[in-house]
Amino acid sequence: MKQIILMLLVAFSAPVFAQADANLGIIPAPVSVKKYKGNFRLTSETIIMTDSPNHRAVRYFADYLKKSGMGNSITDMTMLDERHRVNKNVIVLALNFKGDLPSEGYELDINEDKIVLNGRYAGLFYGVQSLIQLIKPVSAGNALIPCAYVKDYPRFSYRGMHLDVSRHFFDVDYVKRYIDIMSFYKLNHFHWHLTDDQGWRIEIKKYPKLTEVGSKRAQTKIGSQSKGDPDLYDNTPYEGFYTQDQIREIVAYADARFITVVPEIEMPGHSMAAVASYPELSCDPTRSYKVGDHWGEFKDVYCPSEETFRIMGEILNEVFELFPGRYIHIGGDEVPKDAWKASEFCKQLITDRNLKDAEGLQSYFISRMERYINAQHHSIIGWDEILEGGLAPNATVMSWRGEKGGISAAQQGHDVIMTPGSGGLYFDHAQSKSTQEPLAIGGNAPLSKTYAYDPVPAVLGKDEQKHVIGVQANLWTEYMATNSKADYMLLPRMLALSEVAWTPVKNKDFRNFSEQRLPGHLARIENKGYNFRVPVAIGASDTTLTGAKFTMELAPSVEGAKIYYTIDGYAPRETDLVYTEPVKITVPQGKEIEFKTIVITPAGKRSNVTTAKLSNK
Ligand code: TNX
Repeated sequence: MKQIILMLLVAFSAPVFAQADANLGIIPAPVSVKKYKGNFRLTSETIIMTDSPNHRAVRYFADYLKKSGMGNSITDMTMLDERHRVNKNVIVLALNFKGDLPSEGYELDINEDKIVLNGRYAGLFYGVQSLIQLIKPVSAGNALIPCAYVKDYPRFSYRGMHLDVSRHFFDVDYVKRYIDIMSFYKLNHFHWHLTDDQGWRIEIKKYPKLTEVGSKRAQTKIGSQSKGDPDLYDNTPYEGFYTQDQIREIVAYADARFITVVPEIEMPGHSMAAVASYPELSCDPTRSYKVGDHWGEFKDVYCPSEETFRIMGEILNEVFELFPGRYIHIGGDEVPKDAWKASEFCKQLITDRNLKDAEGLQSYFISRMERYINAQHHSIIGWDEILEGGLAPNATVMSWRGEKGGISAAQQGHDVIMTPGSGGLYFDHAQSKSTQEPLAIGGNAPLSKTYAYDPVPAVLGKDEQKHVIGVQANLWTEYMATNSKADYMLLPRMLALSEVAWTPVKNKDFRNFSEQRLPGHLARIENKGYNFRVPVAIGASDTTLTGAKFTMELAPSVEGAKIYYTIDGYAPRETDLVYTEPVKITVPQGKEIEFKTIVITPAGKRSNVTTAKLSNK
């Protein structure tokens, strides 16, 4: 009996859901939080005072209040002398304050009468995000904010989220929503994967065929390419691209939220869409090429010719105009060398440039482009393949094939952004091993794995570690044809990423994150109209337990959601028993009972079904 109790404790130890949360529900968990007694009451009468009425954080907060139906007045406190400043029912947002804060840091002092938020530039915006997360609506135009002192700043300066819009296209509204949710969780770099084999998605005025031809494919592969599904195509043309005006609109939208957009223009591989548009970019312009309609690597890549460098330079000139940020991502990954090996021009070039072989052409290509980009006052980021053959000192490496590339780049003094698939940062991987998951590219990257990732490899020395400037997760969309599928793969893993990118390691705690804070955030995300993967009930899992008497204790993974369960072997649904209190089950000697659960949210989103086999055999 003792053994059974112990086992139950391990398998179903009481959810910490209801216990007091030291992080006050904030995601990503702050550097430090002190709780006080009482609450600040926020109403439409609350006065917002600020020394920077035009700062993006202030405008964001004012807009938020307006959307919440409050429309509070904003007072420029630099125009008031001391006597006229109010000290009751006031929120102060200040950029000029006494004391010091780390870059992007903020401090939030919430008392019953007054809230003071001091922020170091972008820090003011992040303080506003935390403040908004703390607001608990009571009734229309009336909310409470718990009294506390929060001091906070990020662990990394590059906190990135990527979106592949080539394999599937996502429209302007979707991209804005994506940026919204990133900013709410204090991510600050949006890596926009704009070109690939299956579609060129950015208007280039000088090269109109890039979108006239390159943004369209005749059809798309159905089902998984790698799991032995039948080789079928949907026979449906697919297209989409962003005009330069739309791109400017998105860049400005991101900027208002302290997000830098990093455009990726892939080269020399993953370039079928461009080669189909302008065959002169290839090593054999006499052939005709088509925009990719399936996935993986394509052998026709850009030729390392002067013609290519001239065209790419002219394309990039338009890209520089659109994206004021420092970084231009030039891809560089997965470049098959077949076309180069077959080309007389390339053979000659290898001799002329004293290169070892066709592999050397990869670094030749990247260095040529890098020199051009540097001369235009931008820096390159590339996937870790750009390390091959040596790099100029200001290239930043995105380590995706594990951490190896990142480690060696940091050791050579390059900046590094960690984004290894093996670290749970490939959000095109499935979120569990269950067969109930939708089609994914492969792999398994459950929330807990993403959460546990630490971007700073222990093998790096102190000075080398400083080159790890941040972390990013990638959303490759081969298998995401809809907004709701992309949302499903993104959320809630992006919230775990935000904590990897922001929170000091010593403050990370998966149970506190997933059981105490996440359920409230998922309810908020549902109310905002996003889709997400509903985690299984807290305390539920696919497992086998042995014994005679069981107490199943659960909590919903989404605040306000219901847990339904069955003990009859059927998959639970709305018609089944609703979980309201711990369920006691007695299994007769020699028998087994299946306890199955599902979480269904107020909007009807459903978790996977879990099965616990309760065996008394
Ligand atoms: C590898 S990650 C790629 C992408 C694919 C992805 C699928 C990288 C630099 N290249 O082209 O979409 O795998 O997981």
